[in-house]
Amino acid sequence: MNFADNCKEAILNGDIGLTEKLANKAISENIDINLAIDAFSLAIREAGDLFEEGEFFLPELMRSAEAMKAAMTIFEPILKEGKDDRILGKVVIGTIEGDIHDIGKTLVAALLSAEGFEVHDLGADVPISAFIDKAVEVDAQIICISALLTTTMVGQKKLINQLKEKKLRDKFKILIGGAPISKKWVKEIGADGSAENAVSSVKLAREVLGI
Ligand code: B12
Repeated sequence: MNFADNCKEAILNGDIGLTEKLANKAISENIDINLAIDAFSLAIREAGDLFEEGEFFLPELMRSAEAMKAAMTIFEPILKEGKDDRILGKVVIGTIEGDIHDIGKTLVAALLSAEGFEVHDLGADVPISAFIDKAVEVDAQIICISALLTTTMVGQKKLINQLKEKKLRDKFKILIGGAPISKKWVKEIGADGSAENAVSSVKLAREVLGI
């Protein structure tokens, strides 16, 4: 089995110890950590598919997610390395209220920070008002809203509507993401863009600021 296959198996088995070992191995042996992150991400999505098909139960899915998070904790400092003092822009990011999925959001935050953005990560299950208050407080240029559930996506729309009500919509670029997000939804709610993964999120953030 190759390295990527091992990563996939570790996540699907919810084997936290092995996942951590593989993450550390990627770092110590100078293996491209994006390869490991891609393999882990594919595996966690496969766990989701198995959950949907009834092959996996919630405790198994949770264990896979915990393994993925353990790997991300190991990778985060590496992803943030090389950051210089130049700040490209200020970003407020979080997962919308009612939604506890935070793996993808954390990955996007880590890469934005690595690129040179000042990132204010509010975590998961974040109330709409907290996004807005923080963005005003730090004078952010971008608000990034993650939603992984079809039932919580509507929070992205509500946030934009509240900005409009407060006459603050034009102050911020609004980027949205998460598995259920489509270009159609972006247009429908009047967001400034969406991206399917962390690398394209960084490109998009630069694009909307024209840098
Ligand atoms: C891991 C996981 C969990 C973990 C979450 C752990 C954690 N700390 O995050 C646990 C087990 C806790 C969990 C719980 C639940 N889950 Co869940 N979960 C998943 C799973 C398998 C993977 C999500 C993930 O981490 N992917 C890996 C990351 C790297 O990818 P990502 O999140 O998509 O993020 C990338 C992009 O989307 C993008 N991105 C993400 N955010 C943003 C933001 C911006 C601004 C931008 C630009 C880009 C961007 O970049 C990211 C990096 O590449 C998905 C399946 C799936 N296909 O997504 C189901 C899934 C999302 N879950 C689902 C469900 C139903 C639930 C539960 C309701 C289950 C239950 N019955 O209790 C609960 C929800 C509780 C709640 N209130 O939130 C469903 C949702 C179905 C739907 N239509 O809404 C899914 C699709 C599984 C399924 N197929 O049924 N879940």
